[in-house]
Amino acid sequence: MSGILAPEELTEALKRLPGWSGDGEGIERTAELPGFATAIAVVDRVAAIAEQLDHHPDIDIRWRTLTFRCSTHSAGGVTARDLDLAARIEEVLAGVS
Ligand code: HBI
Repeated sequence: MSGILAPEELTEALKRLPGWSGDGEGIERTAELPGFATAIAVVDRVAAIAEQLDHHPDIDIRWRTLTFRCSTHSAGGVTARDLDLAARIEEVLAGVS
């Protein structure tokens, strides 16, 4: 089970995740999509990845604006699982036309 990241580890990790911000409680990222249908398609793809990883983001859907928030509930903070999930979410977003 991956442990809670130290503050300096989190700072370094966020440098590799442009668009993501966060603190010891969680990391988050907001994305603007071309439209609602594309936003929902992104959510669907992220959901499948979250199921694969058994690690699920909080997702806020507002028309074409998505906010993803990741934390490891069982650890009470940010772990490597959250960074892995964030990187996979970035791959989905990079593939949106
Ligand atoms: N998703 N974000 C997040 N954090 C968790 O701790 C978590 C999860 N999905 C499933 C999950 N934990 C299971 O491993 C159980 O711990 C509930």
